[in-house]
Amino acid sequence: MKKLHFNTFSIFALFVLFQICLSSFAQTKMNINDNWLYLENDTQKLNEAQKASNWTSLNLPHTWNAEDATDLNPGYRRDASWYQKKLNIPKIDKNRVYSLYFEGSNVTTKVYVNGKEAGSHIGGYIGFSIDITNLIKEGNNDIFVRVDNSYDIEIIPSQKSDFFIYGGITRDVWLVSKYKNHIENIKITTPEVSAKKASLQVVSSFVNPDNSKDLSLTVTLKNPKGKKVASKTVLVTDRTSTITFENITNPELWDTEKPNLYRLSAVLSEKNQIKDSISEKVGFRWFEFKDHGPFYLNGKRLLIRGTHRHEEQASVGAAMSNEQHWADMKSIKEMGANFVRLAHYPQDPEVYKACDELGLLVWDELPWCRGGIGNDVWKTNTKNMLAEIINQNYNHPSIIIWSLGNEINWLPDFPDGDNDKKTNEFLTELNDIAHKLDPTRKTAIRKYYEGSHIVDVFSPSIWSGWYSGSYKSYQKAIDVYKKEYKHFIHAEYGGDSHVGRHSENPITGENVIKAEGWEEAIVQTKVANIAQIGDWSENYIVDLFDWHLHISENDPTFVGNIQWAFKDFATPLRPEDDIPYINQKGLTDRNGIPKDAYYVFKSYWAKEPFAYIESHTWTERQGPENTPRTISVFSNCEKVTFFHNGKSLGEKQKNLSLYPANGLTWDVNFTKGENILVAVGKTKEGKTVSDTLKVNYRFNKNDTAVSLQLSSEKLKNGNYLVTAIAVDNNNLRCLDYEVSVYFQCLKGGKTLKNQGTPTGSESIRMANGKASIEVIPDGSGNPIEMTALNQSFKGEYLKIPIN
Ligand code: GCB
Repeated sequence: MKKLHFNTFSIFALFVLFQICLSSFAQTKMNINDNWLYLENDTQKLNEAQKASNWTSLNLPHTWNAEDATDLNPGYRRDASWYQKKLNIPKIDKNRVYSLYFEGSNVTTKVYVNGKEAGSHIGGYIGFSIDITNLIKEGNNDIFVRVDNSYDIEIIPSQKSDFFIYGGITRDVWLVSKYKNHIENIKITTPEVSAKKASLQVVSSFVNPDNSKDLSLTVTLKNPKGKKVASKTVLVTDRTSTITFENITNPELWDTEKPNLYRLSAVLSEKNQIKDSISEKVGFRWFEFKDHGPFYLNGKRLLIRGTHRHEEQASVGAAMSNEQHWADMKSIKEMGANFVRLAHYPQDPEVYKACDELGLLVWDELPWCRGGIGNDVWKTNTKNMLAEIINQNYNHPSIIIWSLGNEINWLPDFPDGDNDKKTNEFLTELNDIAHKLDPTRKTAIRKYYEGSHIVDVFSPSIWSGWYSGSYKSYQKAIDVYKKEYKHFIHAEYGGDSHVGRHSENPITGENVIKAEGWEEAIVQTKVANIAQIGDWSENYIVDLFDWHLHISENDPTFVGNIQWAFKDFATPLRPEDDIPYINQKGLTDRNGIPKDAYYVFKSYWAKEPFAYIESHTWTERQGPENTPRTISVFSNCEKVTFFHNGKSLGEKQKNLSLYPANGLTWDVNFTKGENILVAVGKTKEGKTVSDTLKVNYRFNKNDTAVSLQLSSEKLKNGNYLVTAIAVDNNNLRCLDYEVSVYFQCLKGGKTLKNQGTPTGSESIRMANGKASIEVIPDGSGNPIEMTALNQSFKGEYLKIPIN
């Protein structure tokens, strides 16, 4: 971390700017992410924190678990830390109130201003405001914030959840100033919507401490092109006021193809002075879960094509930048998804904005994940959090579901915490709160069967082909639940895959596992399933998803499904995975780089034409001469022609009902050495796209591994990729070698470690006899010295000259 460094000029410029803002806008919101100090010390006492000398400087967002979550040591820091900022407020207007707005701080937060406690908040993942009006002075103000992510069973989520509970101020922080008389909040609903006509209702609540009788509110609605369609002014006589616009004719509807957004502004005036103004985007849409049937958006059937998003990323953990949030959501949209379940907690405000703007339906979730039901304090915390989520996210047209939890009674944290009766009583209470706060949306839970009747929409657990059974039982599973639950949606399916691992005959478990099961057992030691006996190859997962999608895309009565999970993500529960501490069920790696499975989804869902030969990470293969291999091409083109070493193997027509690859497969008789594969896709409109792949093929099978070989290549970013290959006595790469290797940089640089990515972990299991790590040169110009070893091989050594 950098040493503290104040640039006085830039700070001064910011204050001047802030002053200008103060005088010209009714409400000001200034981002204060930059130039904080951080102290890794859990003292409860402010004066001890103040006295400490080992503060370091950083910018928010920040988590202290960015790397320790995924380093190779068990556990991660669950404790408190302090943040400090000198906040200069050059001028204080007595007619205004000032507050700090935290978009999210995990998990318990206490804020001090100029030595006095200003307020606190319990629970991460959601925003909160701390009023600082009476504590600030003109000039410099000392802001101290204590954030704590210690193990605390009274705050959801349970630490038995399959994700890290990152500690820190993980989202943006703002200094907000408003006139004393201001709008507290506006809630927008669209009581009536059809293609012909819509109505809109805005309920505004106000803060009016001196009971001014001269307040008026003007609400204006503009259509997506910026044209005013309705406006009304009312006198503010109460704490709340309701304005309704009727007869908005031919509304431009919001849907997942065309996410048309209107703009609503609410302006509070006192006599002729503007006191406050709020602007929100509005989408006109309606939806319905038909009983036992499909889902409808704006009167048309929409097959839900969903995925899950965890809020975290390599090297930053949960402290992602807004650009990173957007990159995730855009990538989800580009894949063709129309739905995202925010697992298992509410996410950054930018995520909802992105979903509104990109056209992604949202399942927003209360973080009641595992741990069962708790005591009264737990209940109060949980209820407060639900109310906060609904109140804050209310105006986003993308949200259609408030989820009350996931696997809620698994592994109770409190005695008797899995008691169904008590759980159902509390779940009913939560369900009522959700409906009272928002009668327009549905409630849901996943995998708590005993309470499935309480919520509006229910997802059982179906992990066909992974935690249980064969993926071929998928249709059977969904048919059972379509009948059983009135509003059934299927959240979570998939499996782990290790980038670069491929198998000529992936293990499908036939004749070994019970084909018909699809449930996930809490304790995995007693079951035989593909999660355990499979090889975690990319091509098994490609087959699994391809099978699921060719079922769901062809089932007219199915609501749809939500794949688990979009990106690989870190978890304390999986220290022994191929990449330690990583749940590898992502369609992309932990940095968002697509794995093969991403292209399977694209081939069913995406619009932009493409073709992908399976697989760009499967370029070394072996097998007996004259044994054709079936090659799949994943493409959304109507027709694809395939070429092997310049010779056409024919054109094929994509057929949605065919498996695998919708019929886009060719049997290739590989020649020895280099083989060039080309796929040329042609769309209905005649547009062509192509993909090329070089495969090195050999007719002799490798023997047992006898050593590791190290090599390196310089990357575009100036780093080096160091690769270890397991070889046999004939120097053949051992494609079946899957043991972990351990990398170390001895001199000249450092490894890019703790990333939880295929090239960013010092320990990683080999994929087809190969593993790599990125190394950052130290700038000295001295050679990089690397070593790799494991239990069988006592250490290979590589010296990389720097050029
Ligand atoms: C589940 C959980 C999710 C896990 C996932 C998995 O059922 O809801 O939190 O991460 O399975 O990968 O096992």
